[in-house]
Amino acid sequence: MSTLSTARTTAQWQAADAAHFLHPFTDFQSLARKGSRIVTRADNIYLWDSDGHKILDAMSGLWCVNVGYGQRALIDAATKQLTELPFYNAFFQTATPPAIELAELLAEVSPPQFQHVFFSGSGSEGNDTVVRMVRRYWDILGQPGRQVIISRVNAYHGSTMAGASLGGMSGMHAQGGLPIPGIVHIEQPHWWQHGRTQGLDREAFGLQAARWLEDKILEVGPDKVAAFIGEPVQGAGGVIVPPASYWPEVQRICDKYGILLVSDEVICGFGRTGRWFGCETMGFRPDLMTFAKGVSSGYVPLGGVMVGDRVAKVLVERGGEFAHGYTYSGHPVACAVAVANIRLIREQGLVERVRDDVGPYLAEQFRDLAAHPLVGEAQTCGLMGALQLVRDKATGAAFAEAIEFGMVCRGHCFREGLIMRAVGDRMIIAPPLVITRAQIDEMVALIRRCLDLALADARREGWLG
Ligand code: PXG
Repeated sequence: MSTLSTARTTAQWQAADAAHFLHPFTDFQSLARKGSRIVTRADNIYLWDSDGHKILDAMSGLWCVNVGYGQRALIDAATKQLTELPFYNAFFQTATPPAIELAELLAEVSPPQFQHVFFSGSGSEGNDTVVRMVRRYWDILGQPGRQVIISRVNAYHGSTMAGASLGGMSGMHAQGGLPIPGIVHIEQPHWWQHGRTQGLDREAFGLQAARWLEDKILEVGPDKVAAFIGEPVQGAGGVIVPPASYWPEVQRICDKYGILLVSDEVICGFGRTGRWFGCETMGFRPDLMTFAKGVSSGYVPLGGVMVGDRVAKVLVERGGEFAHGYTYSGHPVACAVAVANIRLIREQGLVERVRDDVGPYLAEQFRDLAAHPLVGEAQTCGLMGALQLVRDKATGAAFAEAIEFGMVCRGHCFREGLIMRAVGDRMIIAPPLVITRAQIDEMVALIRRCLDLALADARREGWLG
């Protein structure tokens, strides 16, 4: 039976799911044994599953539902556009009003060097566009030898061949012969992992981590390096907030060697860090910015690349045809929803709210959580947060890897009605930007409860010893 209905029982949904649906990043057999959680509806910051359980979504779907669920303005924009013109392409010298309007609006909310945009359907496709665009840029300038793009270990830049290659996830590289040629990686600016253990303070470590970039440029050869790409704050890698000294030093090094600087804003963009874009919070001036997720609050798929004047000037004025594009580049429905989304973020002052109100409030709550016996380090940036779980608070010693303690904690979150992610033993959140102070209290109380339950497990099982 393939009729679309919500009338099935959870077990029926799970059986059909296991029989036909290959989920992303999933061990298929293990999921089939357990059965998926079937999410059926959502409102504001809450989800409901097919058994009627209410869940606080502290991950904004997948870092994307910035304006929260159920926003009428986005729903109406989609309905209107679906009715008027559900699709037309932007190839062959045509355009649609929503794509033009969105391009204009993006130029308004982006830092001043960005006046142009190239649309894609996702963040991965946006980063594929980045790879092709930076190589094209250097080609046009008569420096085709500049091919190498430097990225970082534990970065996440997507799941396509280029996206996964730019990313620094060893598990992904191990499948499918990645990275593709011309992409190299340096270590991440992860103070807890690399700086603390050397006894460096955060800012001294930030400078050291940035200089790994210079070392790599010199190793590859400055005339072979095309670009450096990074997330202002690593998201999927575990909400790793770099020291304040890091990005300005990266900027200085890129300028010194004339290398393009690319900010992957797929998670940090559209208010997540308390400014429109993460590069503004971190104090650097990129040449290109990848975006997706929050641009449409995830209501429909959309991504792209903001193209700064330095690149646009060459591409537009000297480039001829750029042989690149997707069927859904500038999809009218996606663009109409994104226009409504950005207007809503503006009207409700959500970016300022994150910067001045709920962001600082979350930071305060996380400072309190830092006192918990399991928490070695608590970090926030705007409305992203991370708790590094440790076996021994005094020394910062980690749990044995085999225990998968983060997953133990995440299991409690699931049962208690909280969606919080575990990246190794780092517990992370990124709630919708519409979250209120009272809802932050509710979320933090749930987090504390789950930490307490995980601590009780650790004591009972003797994992602390
Ligand atoms: N760049 C960044 C910084 C991302 O976080 C992408 C690019 C790729 O976007 P698309 O739209 O192609 O998925 C992402 C995506 C996780 C998780 O586990 C994170 C992402 C995707 C899936 C899972 O945190 N980020």
